[in-house]
Amino acid sequence: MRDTDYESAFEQTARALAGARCVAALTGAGISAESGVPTFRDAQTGLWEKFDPLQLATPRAFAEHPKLVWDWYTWRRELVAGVKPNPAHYALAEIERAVPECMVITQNVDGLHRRAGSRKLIELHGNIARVKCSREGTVVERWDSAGDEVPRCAACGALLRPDVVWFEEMLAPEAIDAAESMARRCDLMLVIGTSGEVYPAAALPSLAKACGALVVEINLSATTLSASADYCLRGPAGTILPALVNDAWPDASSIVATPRGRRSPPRPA
Ligand code: BV8
Repeated sequence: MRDTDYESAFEQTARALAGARCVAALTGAGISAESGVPTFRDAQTGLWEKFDPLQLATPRAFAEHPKLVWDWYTWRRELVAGVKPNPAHYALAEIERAVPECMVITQNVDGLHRRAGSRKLIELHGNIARVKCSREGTVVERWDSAGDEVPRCAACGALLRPDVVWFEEMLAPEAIDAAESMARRCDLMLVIGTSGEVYPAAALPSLAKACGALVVEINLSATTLSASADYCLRGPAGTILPALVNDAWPDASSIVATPRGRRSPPRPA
């Protein structure tokens, strides 16, 4: 990481953003935290307090305890349906409109980027709102959620499951290929709200850097990715990203709800 103070790192990032040809944004659970979606490393709340997400989000957990896993996803699906994108999501949608090429590469399954208006989007780990047949993989639009059993596929009778990538499952080749291609092509990669613990997503920032991109981490705290980032902007994504957009394009009619015009960067948390 370059040895520079916060103000300079912020200004350098805003300048790179304003002049960027191709921006990639790798996002993790932290970008949705300000929408009220618990991160993977937050202690699970209430009913789920005693379960470890890393253990529940696996094919083995579903095979051994399908109802428990199905109910966990139903709880998360209903939680996500009840929240809204936050200014960080809207800022990324703004960047997509402002630069020649932009791609959001998200590890999140909450669908908030699309709801905020991002259309150039790779959902590396799927989407919790989608449900598919656990045997054939066909996505189903409706299922019978009555009763105490996990719903079954009407076509083949296999259990239904969330359309997400569990640990030890392969990512969709077209998703990871597109993400890696973007990492090679971009001239700026923003790494937002991720602890950088989950592969192969966590390898994308170093790939971008090896291919010449400026890599900027936006996070509340240091992560395993911090050392390889050019700049680390410490603070909430919902504050930093809108400020970067307003600084990069001070006169744009931004929809990002923050005070207008050039301002000093938000102080680190
Ligand atoms: C695979 C969907 C091949 C499900 C998820 C090396 C190479 C390849 C694979 C591996 C490898 N080493 C290990 C592996 C295996 C494994 C892995 O990475 N394990 C980890 C735990 C070590 N990877 C896989 O299994 C992947 N598949 O590689 O296939 C293979 C096949 C067989 C065997 C081995 C390999 C599949 C991984 C996908 C798993 N599915 N999600 C679901 O959601 O239910 S991952 C899930 O956890 C999320 O999607 C997300 O990706 C991850 C959580 O990470 P983060 O998003 O970073 O969230 P976290 O809570 O950790 O951090 C939040 C951050 O935000 C913090 O830093 C915090 O400070 C910050 N923050 C908080 N608030 C804010 C903020 N920042 C800014 N503003 C704020 N307001």
